[in-house]
Amino acid sequence: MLNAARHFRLRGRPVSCQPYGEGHINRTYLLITQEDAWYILQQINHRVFLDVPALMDNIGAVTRHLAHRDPCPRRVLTIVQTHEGQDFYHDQSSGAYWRVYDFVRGSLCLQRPETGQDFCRSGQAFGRFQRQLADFPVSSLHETIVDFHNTPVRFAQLHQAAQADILGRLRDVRAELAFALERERRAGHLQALQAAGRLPTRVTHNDTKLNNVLLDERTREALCVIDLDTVMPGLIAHDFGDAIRFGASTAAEDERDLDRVALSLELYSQFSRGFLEQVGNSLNPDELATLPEGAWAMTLECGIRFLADYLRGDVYFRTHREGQNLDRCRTQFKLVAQMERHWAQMQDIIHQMAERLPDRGDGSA
Ligand code: ADP
Ligand code: GN1
Ligand code: MG
Repeated sequence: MLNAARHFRLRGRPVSCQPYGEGHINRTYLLITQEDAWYILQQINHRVFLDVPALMDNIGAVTRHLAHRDPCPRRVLTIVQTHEGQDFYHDQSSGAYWRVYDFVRGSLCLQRPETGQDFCRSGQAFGRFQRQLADFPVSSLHETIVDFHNTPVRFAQLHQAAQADILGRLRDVRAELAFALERERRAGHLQALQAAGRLPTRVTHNDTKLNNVLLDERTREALCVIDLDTVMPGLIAHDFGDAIRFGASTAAEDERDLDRVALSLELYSQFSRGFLEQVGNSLNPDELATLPEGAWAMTLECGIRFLADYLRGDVYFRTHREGQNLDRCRTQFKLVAQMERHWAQMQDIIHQMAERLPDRGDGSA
């Protein structure tokens, strides 16, 4: 890593570089220099992101746009360039791609909301992100992972993994597979509405989990949305939904004791409040009405992605123990079942909040 670090314009000589954070995809390090400058050094996963220059092109354009809207350096990711003025360094000998961001000092990155207020603030952060990018030219973005939230395509990938069953794990997951397949037909609902022109394509983040947002350590206010690798054209319901599937659960994503996993309607409301306060006014009635569907679809989709990866031998999501992807799949499916049980309440919450939005009140949700 230190070899990669010396290609970037750092303030001072690196004195420490330690693995950092809990992301499932990239390799992340906290890099500190002798001048006490802190950086995030990342090896970008180029098996997941096949076109890293295109990905960095997106991030450069999006962060410039955001910085223009709000120049406070703690409220937007800042890319540190290489000595050649590039946004990333490609190590030709190993094939690895590296980048550096300024570390946002005095920030918190939570794995679970400690209070409802924390989750409301993460809703504000993602809502504000949406709002600030509303006039960004969506068609100029590269699709960094094709069909990333195309749930029917994710089902097709699950079918392939089950058919191939390369490790003989299928026999352990019959119940999970059946759970998913019972829901396959409904899972394409949002894509159908999009194809019918009822849901606009926006600039979306597509990976809105709580640990992809930083809060101010002291005030706990929303600072900065991070992990911009999947910023792409997408549906707002997916951004809303992915945040709910992760942050409105009462347990960790890989909790083994499913009795501890439930959907917290309180947390669901808190996120909705923060998110809609920032972006609610710009959503059309179909977008507002489909936010709960986004939560259901993203939770199911994430569950089938974990399941397919378990069947393929854990080649996509980083795991730290045997069976972790299957445990992750099970928590997601438990949450899907919970959402089905609390469906009317999930809809009511959005409906009532939408009616209270200034300049709305047309009953459109
Ligand atoms: P991954 O794609 O693997 O999830 P992330 O870009 O989300 O990678 O980074 C992993 C973790 O590193 C984040 O969850 C967060 O804890 C931390 N992190 C990333 N960027 C910053 C930053 N600029 N300042 C502070 N912490 C950061
Ligand atoms: C991955 O990179 P990270 O850990 O923030 C994944 C998301 C999943 C999430 C599940 C590029 O997010 O799509 O929802 O794990 N990112 C990618 O926790 O696949
Ligand atoms: Mg992340």
